Amino acid sequence: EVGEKWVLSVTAQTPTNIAVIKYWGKRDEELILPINDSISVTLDPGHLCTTTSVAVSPAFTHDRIWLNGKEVSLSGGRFQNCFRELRSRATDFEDENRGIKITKKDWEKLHVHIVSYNNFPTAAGLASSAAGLACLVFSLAKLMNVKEDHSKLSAIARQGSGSACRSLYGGFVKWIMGKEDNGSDSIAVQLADEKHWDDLVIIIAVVSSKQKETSSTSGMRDTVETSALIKHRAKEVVPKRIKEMEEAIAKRDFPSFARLACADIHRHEFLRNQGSPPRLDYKDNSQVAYTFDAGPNAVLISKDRKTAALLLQRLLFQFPPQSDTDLNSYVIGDKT
Ligand code: 2P0
Repeated sequence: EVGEKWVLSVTAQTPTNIAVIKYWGKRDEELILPINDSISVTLDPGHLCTTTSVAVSPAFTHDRIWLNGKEVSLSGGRFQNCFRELRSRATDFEDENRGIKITKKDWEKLHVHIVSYNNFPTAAGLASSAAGLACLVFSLAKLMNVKEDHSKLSAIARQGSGSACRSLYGGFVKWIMGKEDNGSDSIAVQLADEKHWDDLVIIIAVVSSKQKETSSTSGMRDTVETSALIKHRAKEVVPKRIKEMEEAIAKRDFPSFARLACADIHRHEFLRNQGSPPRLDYKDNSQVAYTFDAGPNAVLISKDRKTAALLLQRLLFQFPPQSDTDLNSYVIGDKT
């Protein structure tokens, strides 16, 4: 209680997700609408996740947020868009035991305090915004008694950060780009749940936990403005690859999964850096797929635990962790 006043709070935990067919490029920056579908794997919540507590009280005079212990501004358009969408969907709530009653109308003047922690490097290209915004939207939706399903919440989280819409589900998730100008059909759907292919183990080799220099938003804008090939990728390459990736996931076909994920990251890196795409030499007996998020940290997806153990052994031998820095640490996440 704050003085005489009550406090109601909700805490949620959301894992990050790693795209295997990447989202890169927006057709609407305000609503965050992408130019292609994407597919991701959501990690186990214990490893790379955001924990967020949201609280409301009549004692709070304005909305405030602390990220990793530091207060930051909530004035950004993205936060405000999520808040507006959620507030408009709040429903009446009553806790008779505590004598708390909040009506939909009360949300026009009530304020929230938000505390959010990542257990992994923020903005180092480990999709911290994905876990963070998904967790924020989910916990606020619970607090405001919003009665929407996950797909509707995914469309709200998307307005906070594109990749966040995919973190509302576990397992394998597709973000459908949608056709509508208002973004109502640009939502995430679950392709397969966390139990479907639980042999996979993801190892993230953390090469740097420094903040990335270019935000994904401006990186995407540069690509869309300067690359002639991005349209070709969005219209021709990705739709075919999405279909093949869906099949590979449904059949738990690791060689196809690895081939598609690696091909996608190579084309993606090429578009971002305007370099030459490397010649790829796929082997159908591949044991490990690799990808990168928006930073230098390598994401290695091994086909089973035995392969993951061998891979980790080699990584530790070739790149031993250095005690005086945070370079070369390894995060192991079961795919769930
Ligand atoms: C993805 N990334 O599909 C791609 C691949 C990074 C590389 O989505 O501007 O933080 O907030 O929508 O979601 C990271 O970009 O960008 C991202 P915004 P976001 O995961």
